[in-house]
Amino acid sequence: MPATATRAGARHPQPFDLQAYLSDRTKAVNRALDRFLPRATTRPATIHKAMRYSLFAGGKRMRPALCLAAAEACGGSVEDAMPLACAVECIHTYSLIHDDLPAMDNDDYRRGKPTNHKVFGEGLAILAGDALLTQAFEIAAKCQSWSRYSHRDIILEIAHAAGSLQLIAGQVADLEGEGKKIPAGELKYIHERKTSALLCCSVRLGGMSANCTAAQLKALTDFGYNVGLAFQIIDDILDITQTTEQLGKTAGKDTAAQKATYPSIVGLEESRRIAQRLTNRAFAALKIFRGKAIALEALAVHLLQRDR
Ligand code: GRG
Repeated sequence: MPATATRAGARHPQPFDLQAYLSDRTKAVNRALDRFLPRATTRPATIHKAMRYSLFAGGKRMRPALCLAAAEACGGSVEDAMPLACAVECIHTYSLIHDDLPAMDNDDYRRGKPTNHKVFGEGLAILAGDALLTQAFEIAAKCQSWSRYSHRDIILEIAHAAGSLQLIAGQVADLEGEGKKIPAGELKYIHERKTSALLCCSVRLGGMSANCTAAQLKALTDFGYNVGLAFQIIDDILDITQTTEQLGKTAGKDTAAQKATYPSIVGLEESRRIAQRLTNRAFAALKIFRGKAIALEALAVHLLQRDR
């Protein structure tokens, strides 16, 4: 298991200060999101307050970090990747607002704060989610295009990950599977769509913003897919092992809702082993970058070892 990030494909492993990296990138992402979104006072102010409430509630910013790190691995810049990193975070935040609604997971607590509908009411929360989803496409449409990737490619990438074949498909299967005994294969189908698709999209967009080659995009896709699956398994483990305060969202929800998860099907230890195997596969995909994907490697290890 890669306990600390080292350079895959590099001869001399070097330590990497992920905490400093994440702190720096999070601040930059927050500044950019603040610029992209209408001000909280812009009419109608309630919707802009509601959008900003969830967007700036203290999310870990893992998808933007993955997007920016992928761009850097391909020789691109944080500046060029930033609009796409922000677009992905808007989509992610929208999905969380809607996921917390009474008609979905019915949650009171998210990112350490009362959920959007608890503060603004259900109607506004639905609209805030809709507006963030739309905002993502506006941000992506306004950004530059690259010689290998047009606006059409970028928009299609986001639409595919967020649409009824991926993110929403995962949520539908998740809803329909509640209280039922489902096989591990079906659970993988859910995780691929509900979680892995947007994480994978984040790293692919980072690569595209750096004008990556087809081989680099393939490597990023393999990396994102495996990290995405590991991410959800760890999320399910944390739902059991951590407290609501530690997670910033209600712990123990999966057991209460009788949701199928890897821990409920194969147990905690085997779930950890599967997440480790997936992370190893993600690491292996980065060999092509010959040591330039150090931030992506560090993020993969961090996502495996995280406690919230
Ligand atoms: C369109 C009605 C409608 C709903 C869409 C697709 C969807 C609702 C919800 C999926 C949301 C979900 C719970 C996905 C699973 C991925 C996951 C574990 C999210 C939590 O991500 P973190 O830990 O959260 O990165 P923070 O708050 O840190 O950003």
